[in-house]
Amino acid sequence: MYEHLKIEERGAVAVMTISAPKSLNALNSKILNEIGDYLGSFDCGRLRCLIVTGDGEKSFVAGADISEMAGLSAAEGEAFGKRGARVFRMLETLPVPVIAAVNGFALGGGCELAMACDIRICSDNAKFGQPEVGLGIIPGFSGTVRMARLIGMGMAKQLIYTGKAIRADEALRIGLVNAVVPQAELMDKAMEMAAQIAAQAPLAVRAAKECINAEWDMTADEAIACENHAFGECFSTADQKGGMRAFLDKSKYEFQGK
Ligand code: CO8
Repeated sequence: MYEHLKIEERGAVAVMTISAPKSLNALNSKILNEIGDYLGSFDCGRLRCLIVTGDGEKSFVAGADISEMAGLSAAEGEAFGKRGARVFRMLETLPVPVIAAVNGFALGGGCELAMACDIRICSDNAKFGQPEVGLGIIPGFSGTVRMARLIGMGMAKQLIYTGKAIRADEALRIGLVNAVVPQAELMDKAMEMAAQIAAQAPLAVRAAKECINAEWDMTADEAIACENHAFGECFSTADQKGGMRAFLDKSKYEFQGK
């Protein structure tokens, strides 16, 4: 169905593998469109977590496709950036959590893709960086927006101004990734976390994601009010009733997503 995406479902967890081996999974317009189409059709009722990874053991995504960008005009460059930014925003606001399983190079648009995900786990051979200034451009898929928010302005400026890539252990130290594991264990670790998320009350997980995303830009008072409202809404769900009753009865309850 897709030329550059492999989609697999394991229970309530979906795995989207970006596959363009000849260019180390670099993102061109076709791949961005395919990701957008897939996310647009994502069944958030049935599926409770998405894992994003790259094909092979060398690269997650080695950036936007430099051969496609090389001849662009300013207007075309802006349009290309907007296309990627729109798709990455779809990922960031997907109602279910998204885990990036970073299996190698996450450079430029690849690092930006990982940062648009909720959680990043990487293999020990992973490398992260924003090398754009070495190509005469800046991060164009919202890297200047997300990196400073994720790891702080000082470190984000260092990585973006120098273009220097960092290894997995350094990415862990600065909080760019949540965990580093041996390559052979990467998908198991991502699946384990995804399964744990999928076992929770889906509407509660969704509300938590919406709150965390929305509250980022709010004043403290607005953010607290936002959480208060979403917290209250949880009490109108069957899963809150069932989950709390099961705790009190010392019984088991399967969350319904209602
Ligand atoms: N675009 C296109 N082709 C690529 C890319 C890329 N980003 N990365 C690798 N490739 C291709 C190589 O050209 C090569 O092709 P070929 O076999 O035909 O020569 C093939 O993949 C294998 O790559 P290498 O031979 O270079 O493999 P190495 O192991 O020697 O090196 C590296 C791996 C270090 C990852 C190296 O390939 C590299 O430096 N790649 C470019 C990384 C980069 O600069 N990425 C950032 C690109 S800019 C960007 O992402 C901006 C995002 C926002 C855009 C907004 C647009 C307006």
